[in-house]
Formats: sequence, structure tokens, C-alpha cells
Amino acid sequence: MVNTGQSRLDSDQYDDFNAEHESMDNLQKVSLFTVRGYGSSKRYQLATGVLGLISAALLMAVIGMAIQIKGMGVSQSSLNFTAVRSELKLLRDDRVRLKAVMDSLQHDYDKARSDRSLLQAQLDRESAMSDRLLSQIKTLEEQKKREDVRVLQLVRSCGRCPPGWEVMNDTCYYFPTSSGIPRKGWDDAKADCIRQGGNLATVDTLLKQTFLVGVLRVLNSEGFSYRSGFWIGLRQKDTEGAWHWTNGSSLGTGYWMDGEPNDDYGYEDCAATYPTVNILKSWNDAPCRHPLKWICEKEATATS
Ligand SMILES: [Ca+2]
Ligand SMILES: [Ca+2]
Repeated sequence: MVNTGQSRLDSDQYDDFNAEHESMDNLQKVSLFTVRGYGSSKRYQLATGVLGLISAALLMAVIGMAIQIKGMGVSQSSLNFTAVRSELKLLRDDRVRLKAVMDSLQHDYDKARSDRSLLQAQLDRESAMSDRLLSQIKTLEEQKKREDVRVLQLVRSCGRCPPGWEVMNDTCYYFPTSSGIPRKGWDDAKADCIRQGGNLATVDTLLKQTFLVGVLRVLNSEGFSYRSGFWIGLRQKDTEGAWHWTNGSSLGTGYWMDGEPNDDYGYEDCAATYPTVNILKSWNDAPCRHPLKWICEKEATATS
């Protein structure tokens, strides 16, 4: 049987006991928690310290390596810069030498061009002088030919012909080759010969033909042309083809050029001789009023 009072007491005591007991458990939990939390903090602090030391060591190592790497980079950069600067100096020196060589070559080139211009000018002057000398030589040669003919005339004539006339056997011949004597028609030429005591030349022998053409070839200085002919004393009479000399004799052998006489245009009735290469083919019939030079003849005076 349970005493209610006792029981209540017991119940109260039990409650107090439980409360006390519960309080103690709480206190114990608090104490255990407190002890457990205190121990973990110490380990964390220790780990933290160790980690801090390791981090510091690593940081120092990184800083050291960075400084070393930086130093190595600067040294390498300094080395490269020195090499580049040295190479640059060599290139500059080469450039200076090359420029000096180029200047020297340019100077030589300019001088060569100047010398070439001077030589070309000198060559032009000498070429012009050579042309003038050749022209003078040609003029002197022609003058010498005329002088030779004149001397030959004097020697041959031996005083038997007037000055300016040339003798062949017993006949004197006159050639008005001077440029101051104008060309004449056949009639006027004949009149000039008569005025000088003679007549137009009669070429009725091979000897006369050869002699006269030979003289014309020496005297001729104008080249061969239609105007380089000399009237002779041969003219066509009333009938075409009936050629007669001024002394009235008819033509025997004629020394016509090939194709002549051709009576060109129907009024070529007077004969002229030319300084042809072939002395046996030197005659041409021409218009009698055509202006040409002429050949006079007259008897030479007898030798004493
Ligand atoms: Ca005729
Ligand atoms: Ca003719």
C-alpha cells in the first residue's frame, strides 16, 4: 500500500530528484561540450599556426623565385640589348662604308659622263674638221686638174695658140669652161667662135674625138648632166637626119650616145658632145636654142 502523503512526498522528492538530476545532466552536457570545444580550438590554433608558417615559407620562396627570375630576365634582356646594339653599330658602320663607296662610284660615273661629253664634242669637232679638209682636198684636186690642163696647154701650144686655147696637132681649141661665161644657144656659140677667128669644132676624126672628150673629162667639175654638153660644129640641115659640119661637109662617122640622135619632140637639130666615160659614145642631138657651153677651133700658127 502506498502512503498518499508519503507518496506525494516521494513524488515531490522524485520530481525534485528528477529536476536536480536533469539539471545535473544539463550541467554535465554543458561541461562536456565546454571541455570538447576547448580541445578543438587548441588543435585548430596549432594547425593554423603551422599552415601560416608554411604559407609564409611558400610566399618567401615565391618571392625569391620571382626576384631570381626577374634578375635572370633583366640579365638576358641586357645581354640581348648589348648584342643588338653591337649589331646595329656594325650595320651603321657598313652603311657608312657603303655610302662612301656609292659616293665614290657616283663621282666616277659623273666624271665618266663628263669625259664622254667632252670626247663626243671633240669627236664632233674633229669630224667637222675632217669633212672640211676632205672638201678642201677635193677642191684642191680639181684645181690641180685645171692647172695641169693649163700647163699642158702652154707646153703643147708653145705659143702657137692664144692664151686659154689648147693645141692638138695644127689646131687650137677653146673651151669656155669658166663659170663667168654663160651658156649659149648653138648660133650664139658659133658667133663667139667666129669672133675669135675660128668656128665651132669639127670632129671628123677619131683622134679629134678622143682628144676633145679627154679634155672635157678633165675639165668637167659639175658631174654628168644634160647641161654638161658642149656644142660642136654639127647641125642638121633641112632634111631630118642630114647632118653637116660648119665647113659644109656631111657627117661621116658619128660618135652618138646609145639611142641618139633621137630628135626628141621633133626639134633637136644641133649636136653637142659630153664628158662621157665611153669616149666613142659622147654625142647627143639637142634643141639648138638650148643653152650649153661650146668648143671653138682654129688653125694654130706655124712653128718657126
Ligand atoms: Ca632633128
Ligand atoms: Ca637627143
